[in-house]
Amino acid sequence: MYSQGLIGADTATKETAEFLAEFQARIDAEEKIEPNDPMPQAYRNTLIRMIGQHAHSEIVGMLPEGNWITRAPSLRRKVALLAKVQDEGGHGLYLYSAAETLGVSREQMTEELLSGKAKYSSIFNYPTPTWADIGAIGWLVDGAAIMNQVPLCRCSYGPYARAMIRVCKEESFHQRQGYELMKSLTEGNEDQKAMAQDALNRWWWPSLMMFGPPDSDSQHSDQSMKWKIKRFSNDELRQKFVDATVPQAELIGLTMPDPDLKWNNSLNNGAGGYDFGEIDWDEFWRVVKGHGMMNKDRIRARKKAWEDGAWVREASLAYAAKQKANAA
Ligand code: BYC
Repeated sequence: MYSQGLIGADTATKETAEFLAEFQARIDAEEKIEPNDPMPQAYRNTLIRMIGQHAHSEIVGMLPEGNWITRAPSLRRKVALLAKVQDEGGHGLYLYSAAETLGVSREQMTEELLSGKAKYSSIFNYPTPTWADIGAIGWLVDGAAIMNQVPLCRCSYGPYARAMIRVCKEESFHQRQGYELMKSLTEGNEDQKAMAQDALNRWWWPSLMMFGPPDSDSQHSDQSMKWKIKRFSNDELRQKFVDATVPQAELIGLTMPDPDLKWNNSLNNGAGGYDFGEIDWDEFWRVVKGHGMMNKDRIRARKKAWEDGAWVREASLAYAAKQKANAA
């Protein structure tokens, strides 16, 4: 575990007004905070919560798509999907490692996920009944993830910011893979076009919810922006995503499932943008609180994977102990 010897991880750092002012000055000067630097406990806890949630999202995010690997319609599609799901497993591992630098263990994070204490993205609690869902996830879910995560490459905490660079590069491939898949379906027969439109109808609103509650209800945003963990608010990123994605739908002949969507010249400081309809926040909170369509299945699958993998963890520890004894 990385936590041994981390300054402040034992909560002994004295958070005097002077210490807090010096810390904020480093943030304001755009210095990166590194694992052994002193930091306020609340900064550490915010990052553990956010990076842990992000790591869990990547790992749980493998499930809805993994479901389609054996049913992908061609070898080309199968290889691309297999690689994408494998990338997400890799993202989860970088992120767990980044969180470990803050003094939390992988076991603790996993226990919190399995007990329901730790969150993961609401988006992965929706089912994937058709092949077009794989296109919609790549295009919209990875698209939303990129919009949210590119600014995280400039996060004030060094290990998270650096992990995000590679994650974002890989997410860009995922987004293109999904969009190209949707484009192929819209160029196919009527059933294939209808399948693409139906997937868009089901994934559009949950994708907008990925950015989190409206700014007025986002309890962490102000402090996280002050600490330069977040660079944009939830609503700002959501608006950027809508503005970038609506023309992409138009280009492939799909219609956004939102009768209130319309261009508004006065948005974005006069540069223009799209007004969009009301998001169903009751649905969002229901899903976040564990009552979405797939919450129970997702946790059941993760529990099974953790239990089935126990022998690998035990064997690794026994092997490490044997190596140590041999060396001694
Ligand atoms: N789902 O004060 P707020 C991906 C929670 S992409 C569930 O605004 P914050 C992937 C929030 O945790 C997805 N819970 O919080 C993509 C808080 O509850 P707690 C992962 C949500 O942290 C493609 C409460 O609501 N990405 O992995 O300032 C393929 C109030 O929210 C959600 C990241 O995690 C949600 N959608 O802002 C495969 C990126 N939204 O913790 C994988 C990093 C909010 O107080 N995270 N909540 O109990 C972030 O950027 C921010 O944490 C958020 C929320 C924008 C998500």
